[in-house]
Amino acid sequence: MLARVPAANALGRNDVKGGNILRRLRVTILDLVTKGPTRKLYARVMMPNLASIMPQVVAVWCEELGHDVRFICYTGREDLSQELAGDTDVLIIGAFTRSAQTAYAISNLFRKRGAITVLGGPHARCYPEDAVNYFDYVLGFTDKTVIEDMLRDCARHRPVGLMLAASRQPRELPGVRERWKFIEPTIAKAPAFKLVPMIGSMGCPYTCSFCIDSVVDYQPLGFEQIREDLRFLRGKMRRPRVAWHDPNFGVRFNDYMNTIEEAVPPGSVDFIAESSLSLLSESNLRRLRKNGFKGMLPGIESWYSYGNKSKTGRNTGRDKMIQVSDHINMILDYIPYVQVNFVVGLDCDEGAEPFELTKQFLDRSPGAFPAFSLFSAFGRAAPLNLELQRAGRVLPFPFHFLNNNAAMNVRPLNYGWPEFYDRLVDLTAHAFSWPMIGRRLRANRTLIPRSMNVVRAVSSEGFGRLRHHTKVRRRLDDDRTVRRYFEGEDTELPEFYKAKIRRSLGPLWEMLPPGALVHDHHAYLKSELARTVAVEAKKTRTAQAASL
Ligand code: B12
Ligand code: SF4
Repeated sequence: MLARVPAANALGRNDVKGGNILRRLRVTILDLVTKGPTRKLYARVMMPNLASIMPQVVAVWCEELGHDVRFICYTGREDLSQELAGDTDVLIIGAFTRSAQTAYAISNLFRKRGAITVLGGPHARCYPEDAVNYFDYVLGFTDKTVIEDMLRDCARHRPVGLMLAASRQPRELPGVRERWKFIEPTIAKAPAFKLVPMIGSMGCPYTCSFCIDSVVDYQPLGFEQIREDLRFLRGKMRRPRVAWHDPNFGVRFNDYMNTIEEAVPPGSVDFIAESSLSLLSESNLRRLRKNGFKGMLPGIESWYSYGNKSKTGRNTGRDKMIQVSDHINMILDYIPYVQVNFVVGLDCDEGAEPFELTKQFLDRSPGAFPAFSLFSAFGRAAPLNLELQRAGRVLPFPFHFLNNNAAMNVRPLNYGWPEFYDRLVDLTAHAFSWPMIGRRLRANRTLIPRSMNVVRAVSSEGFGRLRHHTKVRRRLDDDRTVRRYFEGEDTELPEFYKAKIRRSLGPLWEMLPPGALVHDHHAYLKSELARTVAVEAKKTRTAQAASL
């Protein structure tokens, strides 16, 4: 676990006298929702709705601490050179791993201009060993004290930045009222429908081995704040739409429903949430419908594992598929928009069956929109990644491609690459074929789900991914550099991928600091080994001292 900066070295340029901060800092906060310029239709409709909560939270904290804040949510349509112009003392970026290279380039630019740079978010949590090479501070779990310590210290930490983190997830976060001045301009960018991000809990009681929250205890946030936020929103928007960012919404189901029912009249706010199937019983669905839940995103993951969260117990394979399909169809009777999440290429999958079952599932439950994630090991996200690194199965694909789709950085246990991609292409083609799009359209009854599903299928998500997977499959045969990279025989990044990053970063490519294209894909394993050696050495020293 990363450590918080000890109070003793937390005083830097900003000496504190009598509790007052001497210098008011100009803080720029950048939420990198995406990694580069885009004009795609889906991006235009959806990117502002995928903004994160934490950059808004950090913006509130910085203002509370007496600093001037400029907040930018980058959705791929803004001119970053314009948005980022002006003086900044501290730049704080929130980034997923797919935006890491973008973040590194922007950090480099700001460091050249004399700013202190800070990284937080999923990339900082998953790859801190790499990020410290490009930022002065890399933040893990973040609470207000971590931000305060960092801003007090506010010093250059180069060539290796400082890792800071709270020992656990924060117990409370500023609510919608406090975040509104940052939420409002963000959702104003969404042309059609606008989602307000809220969160009611962190962590998860389940332990899916690939997930970052498999080792983070479930913790509800304050119910009073949820009540207050929902009432506030009703005063701001005619019909608010809320996206819950809880990793697993509704674990304390009755408490959440009671809170919503006390706060707002039934159905006056629309909600979208990610919940496990185990929580979506018919009686719960009835209550969810009554309370305005319009979209649910349950994770099925695989037909051969994770049965506990699907409530399918020991049923696997076809039996699980049929049970889950019936369950999803029942959910669709209550909730108009359902996205089902699958992880493709897990170790429990073998042969044609997993893919064929998913196709059969789509035929039996055409109303659900499928989201396929390629099995990925995001640095130190999950303990499973340690095993994968130890087994030499993690590939060094640049961060830019680590979005669960552009590349799979784990060599599958039970498939050769050509076979895997053949099956992936076939499944994707089935899911986003015109007949399937038509069936989905007919199975959905209301306007937004119908249009969303068509847009998602024909845009970069459906057709775009099919094109990409097909290209990769061809290269596995035709381009030796690509095949050798996939097989782990060569770590030199093939030109095919390099060119993609160059195109996507545009002018930021020139700002990439040296070395930023590659990372040590075994950093987690190495740091754990170093930690074990240090612990053993300490034990030996203690034993020797005791025997003297
Ligand atoms: C909710 C969620 C979403 C939502 C909201 C995303 C968002 N913008 O926040 C939606 C559905 C839109 C989404 C989309 C995606 N997601 Co998502 N998502 C999650 C989920 C389930 C919960 C994350 C969360 O909000 N937790 C609550 C917050 C408060 O806690 P936290 O994330 O742990 O953050 C703490 C610290 O990291 C820090 N922090 C976080 N952000 C910031 C920012 C700053 C500036 C600072 C200083 C600190 C800081 O403070 C927090 C408190 O300690 C996680 C899985 C999980 N179980 O955690 C995946 C997860 C974060 N998603 C993931 C991925 C890959 C994606 C997508 C790329 C999927 C895709 N192919 O489209 C997109 C990318 C979206 C984007 N903006 O770039 C990965 C990220 C891995 C990585 N290293 O990049 C995760 C970890 C899932 C996984 N595969 O394991 N996601
Ligand atoms: S149920 Fe979802 S959030 Fe919970 S551990 Fe599994 S994948 Fe992660």
